[in-house]
Order: sequence, then structure tokens, then C-alpha cells
Amino acid sequence: MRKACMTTTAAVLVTGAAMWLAATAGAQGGGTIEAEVKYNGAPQVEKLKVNKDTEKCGTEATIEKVVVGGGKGLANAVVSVPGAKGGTMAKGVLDQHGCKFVPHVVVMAPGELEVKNSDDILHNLHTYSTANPSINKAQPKFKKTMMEKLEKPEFVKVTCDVHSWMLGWVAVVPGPAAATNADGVAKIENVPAGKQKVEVWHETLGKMEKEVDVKPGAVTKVSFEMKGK
Ligand SMILES: [Cu+2]
Repeated sequence: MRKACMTTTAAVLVTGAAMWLAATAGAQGGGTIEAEVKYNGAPQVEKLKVNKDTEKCGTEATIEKVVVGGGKGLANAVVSVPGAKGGTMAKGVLDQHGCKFVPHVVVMAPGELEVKNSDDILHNLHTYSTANPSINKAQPKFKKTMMEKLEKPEFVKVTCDVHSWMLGWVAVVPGPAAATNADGVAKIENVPAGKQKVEVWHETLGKMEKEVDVKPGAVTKVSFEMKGK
């Protein structure tokens, strides 16, 4: 009884110390970068007629090349801090749903990508890579999920050989990163304080970079304006 009691006390002390350490690290070590990406041009969204698997794909496909939202915000741009170690990285999950890649741009740390097939039809994952081995693999309707390796940083184009209009991207980035939302805003949390290079990538508009000074425990804002090519 006495031993159990002491073990519990020790566990509480250890948990308390861990929480204190985590709180201290959060307050001193990292800040948030809020990036706003704008595009001063016209959206490029193509529509085309679909005449295959229409019960799942619908009769019209939308190809999102440049999506511009409210206040000229550019969606689907990837904002990353390539030189920062640590930070929060999302697991890579790419779904094929309604004969579209969802999300249009997946952001992930080097490692494994989970590829889902939410449609009850055959898709064929085809990636275009230089740093990673290319993938060209059928995903039949019964195969709801498959795991693929993308271990080197790279922006990988993804298509489907069954449905020619399907287009997506997987951004494999070494540091903390996020894709911009419909308003062109991306928030990256837990970025180590100090001078950091922030990089923006967009599938058709290219790359830009800026240096920011990340303040611990604060939000550092940075804005970009992508130019048309
Ligand atoms: Cu497909």
C-alpha cells in the first residue's frame, strides 16, 4: 500500500515536471508565422466534360490551377520554413473522392503518405518525381487505403491514369509547413524563434522567399505577392 502510494506520488511529480517543461519550451522556444499570400491576377480554373464513371465522378470536372479567393488571397500555396527543426508536421493523407484528389495539395514531412480511395471505382496513382522513386500503381475499388513512401523533400505532381483530369500535388517539406486556405492564409505554429527563411511554392506560379524574425510566443506576420508567369 505504502509502495503504491509512493509510486503514485512519483508519477504525479514526473507528469508535473514534464508539463512544466513543455509549457516552458512552448513559451520560450517557438512562435507562430502567419503568412498571407496574394495573387494579383485572374483565377485559372478549367472545367471539362466527363463521360466516364459519371455516377461517381459527375458530368463535369474542375481543374484548379490558380484559385483566388476573397481579397486576392491565393489558395493552395505551400508556406514552409525549410531550415527549422521541430515544429508541427501533419501526416500526409491524400484521398481520391468524387474523382478528385482531396486536398488538392497535401503537405507532409518526408516519410509515408496514406493514399485513400473513397470512391467505389478503380483509380491509378501516378506520381512525377525526380528526388523520390515515381509511383504508378492501380488502386482498385476494394483497396481503400495504401501506404507509399516519399522520403525526400520535393513537390510531387500526382495524376490518375484512369481519369485524365485528376490532378493533385504532394509537398514533401523538411520543416514545419502549411497550405494556404481559401483566403490565402497559412498559419505555422511552433517555429523556433530567431531568423528563419520562409518559402512559398505554388504549382503554376513558382517560388518566393523572405526572411522573418520569429518572436517566441508571438505571431509574426509575413505577406507575399505571387506574380503570374
Ligand atoms: Cu482516378
